[in-house]
Amino acid sequence: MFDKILIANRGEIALRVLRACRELGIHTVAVHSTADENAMHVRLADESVCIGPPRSDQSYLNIPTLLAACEITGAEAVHPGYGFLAENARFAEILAEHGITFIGPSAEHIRIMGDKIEAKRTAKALGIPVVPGSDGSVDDPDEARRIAHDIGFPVLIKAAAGGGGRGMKVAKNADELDVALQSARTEAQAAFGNASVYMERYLTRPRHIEVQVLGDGKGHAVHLGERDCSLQRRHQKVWEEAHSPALNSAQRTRIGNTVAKAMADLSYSGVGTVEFLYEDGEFFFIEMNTRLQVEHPVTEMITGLDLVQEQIRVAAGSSVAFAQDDIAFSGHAIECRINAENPRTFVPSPGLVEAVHVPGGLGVRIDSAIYAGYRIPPYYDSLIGKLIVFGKTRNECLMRLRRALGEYVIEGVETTIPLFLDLLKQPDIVDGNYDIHWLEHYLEVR
Ligand code: MV4
Repeated sequence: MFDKILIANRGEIALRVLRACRELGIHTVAVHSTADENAMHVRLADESVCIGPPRSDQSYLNIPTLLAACEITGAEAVHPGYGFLAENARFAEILAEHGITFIGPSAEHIRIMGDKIEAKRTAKALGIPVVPGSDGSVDDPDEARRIAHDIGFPVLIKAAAGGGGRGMKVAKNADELDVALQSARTEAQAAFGNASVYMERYLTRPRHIEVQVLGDGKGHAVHLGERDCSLQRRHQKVWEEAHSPALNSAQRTRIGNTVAKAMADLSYSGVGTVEFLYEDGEFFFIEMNTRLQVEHPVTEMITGLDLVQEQIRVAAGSSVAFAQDDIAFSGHAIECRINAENPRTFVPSPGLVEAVHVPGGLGVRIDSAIYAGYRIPPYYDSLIGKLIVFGKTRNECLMRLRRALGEYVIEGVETTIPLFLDLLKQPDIVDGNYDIHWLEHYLEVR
């Protein structure tokens, strides 16, 4: 096992990793920008290193400086958290070249899944169901027309280097195809420096359901159930739950086993998330994330596993110590992302946190790095906390979530807490009856 880990991140996820390290008896190194001198992850770590000015490209994304911080402190491994360098294959390679362990999958697997065309090809070859579409990139209008004829309209054109929804174009019919293809290629080139695009049948009313996996890189992998992340605004998840209200246990077992077998065959190492669109009882692979995700706590709540500790153990060379049948799912969990934003306009609201009162009690978890007197800097993501609630049933979970949100007080900045209290009054939310478009529609008409 490692003696010392450097945490290449900030905010709640830096704290989350720090907690896992401490419980494993591993020393921690925090890194921080000059804007984060007073951040909680810096206060709680055993050591800290300032890695540069506020802008993340000069601090949290600065690879040479992070390497120097490892060297100075003697850290043997780096946990990247999520965002920043978590899915940067080059970073994983450079660390390896310096004898430092990247706590995550192999650079090769990160690279494959970063190219959405390669990811889809790999998933399909491993027996994972994919959205019908082009086999590779689509380069010219004639090819696009042929493929659209095969798969049927509407079609969606996506950037190979994309993900997260940027640079997607829908064509409802043949007349819209040429313009959609051209603008998708132009946008992909501008946004990612790579004009490569591919085509899929456009699913009109799907849910976003993702399967959590854990592999040891030695041909053993398990699935940890699924999360429903359909409630999103502008490709940002707002509310996530495990299990999905849309699945029964037979469906869950079937897709879970398909994914676990695929990841075992790939010799995947670490935690990963295989994302699907789910419509009319069918799953369609869209992407794979090769990192720990923001919403991992809902999976932890229903499995009792510590995903960060598992990541660290696997990165240190351990095998996954349990079989699929040893994983017992129980109850229901919901996560609400608390952002420092106006709850109606979503305009960021950084500044001084004047007071905080966090909810507690049975089945309530807060992952947050704010405190009374903390000043939220304007340079980073507006996520300031996650409220995760567990209950024996989904209904118990909803009742507890209402109770916990009612106790949560954050003064000095605006937060999205009021949005969640509104959502809990909506029959569709209470019934679990929502798809990927539900939230944006609700926000338009409310
Ligand atoms: C799709 C789709 C419909 N059909 N692919 C958006 C982000 C990227 N990860 C994939 N996305 C989508 N891909 C096909 N073939 C609809 C979306 C989509 C979406 C997906 C998940 C959650 C929210 C979404 C909001 C808009 C569009």
